[in-house]
Amino acid sequence: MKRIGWAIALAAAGLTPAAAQAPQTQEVTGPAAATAPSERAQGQSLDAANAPAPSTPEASNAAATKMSASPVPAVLPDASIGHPTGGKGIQTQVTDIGREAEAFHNNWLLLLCVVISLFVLGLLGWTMVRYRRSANPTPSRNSHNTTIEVIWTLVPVLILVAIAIPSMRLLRHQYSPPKADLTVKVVGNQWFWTYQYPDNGEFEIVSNMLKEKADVKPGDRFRTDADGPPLLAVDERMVIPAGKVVKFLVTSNDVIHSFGLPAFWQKMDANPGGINETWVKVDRPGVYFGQCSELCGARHGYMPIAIEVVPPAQFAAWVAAKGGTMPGAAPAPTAAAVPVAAAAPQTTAATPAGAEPNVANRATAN
Ligand SMILES: [Cu+2]
Repeated sequence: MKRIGWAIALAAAGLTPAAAQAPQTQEVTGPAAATAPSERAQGQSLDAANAPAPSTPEASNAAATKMSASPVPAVLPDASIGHPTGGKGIQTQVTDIGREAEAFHNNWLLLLCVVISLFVLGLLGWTMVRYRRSANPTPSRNSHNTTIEVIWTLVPVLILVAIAIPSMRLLRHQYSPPKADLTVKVVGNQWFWTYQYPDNGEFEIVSNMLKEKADVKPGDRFRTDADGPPLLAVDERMVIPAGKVVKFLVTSNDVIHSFGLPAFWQKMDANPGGINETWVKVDRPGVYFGQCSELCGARHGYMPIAIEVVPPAQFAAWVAAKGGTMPGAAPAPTAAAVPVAAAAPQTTAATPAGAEPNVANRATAN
């Protein structure tokens, strides 16, 4: 009995990682890899934002070249990832943790639920037929059966062990983050998000939901398909580099919000007066949508989250466009900073590059 139990537990332990390691062979093609016209980022033309995505590789390259000069990398959303699908299953997972959790759910928990449900249904059916009054006129008066009692105690214990082992392993992977390449401070507000980049010169972006055309004053910016689906598209997306470990420090300015991104297997409460830490590493560039997942007031349903995952070089260009710097990079000389540096050459020379990454940028940003 015991041996069978341990065999089940070990099988459970072995099943999940194998499934979790199965690579998802989805290529980054189509709109997710394409870029939108840079005019949109400049806010010059709404028609430009409504223009179709470049479909040929040449067009994509041309757009990508334009992109590098654009202050905002505008990746077009791809409805096959990072979006609510309207289906019953879990969104396509794009992080290792997400894939491990998805495999645990689909290949093990669901399987166990089905097996247990069928077993109980069969047992019920068999009992109703076999022990119906006409077939069994004199019921048994037995009240104890040691063997049965040992089985019905031990089997549920073993089932729980078989669930606990992969579950604990998932939690361990989730809560032992690798060293972060980038930190983003996520702040919930009634009812929008702000994202701060403390490693990159402490600039901040404010992310508000985009309204529909009918809901805005003439001339104001409204949502287009290039921004994303209704109720999920935002005016300023958080941008993070692909393939890098990104640490999120999640907090709130007012009430409890929750920073939830289904495609990353990611949800973290944003509590006022406290900081929760979580992390993601996304290898696949694209736009991913989430929502505040804690009832936080009247407009709780209107504070979506949009995260744009871009190649590291494009991320660096975006940071520079926002007035930030990359860690370790010398701050770019600016008109305001040059005279100061010239007046006090000994202090700038004594400061190692990157130690004071953003004095110049802070001065010019303000
Ligand atoms: Cu909220």
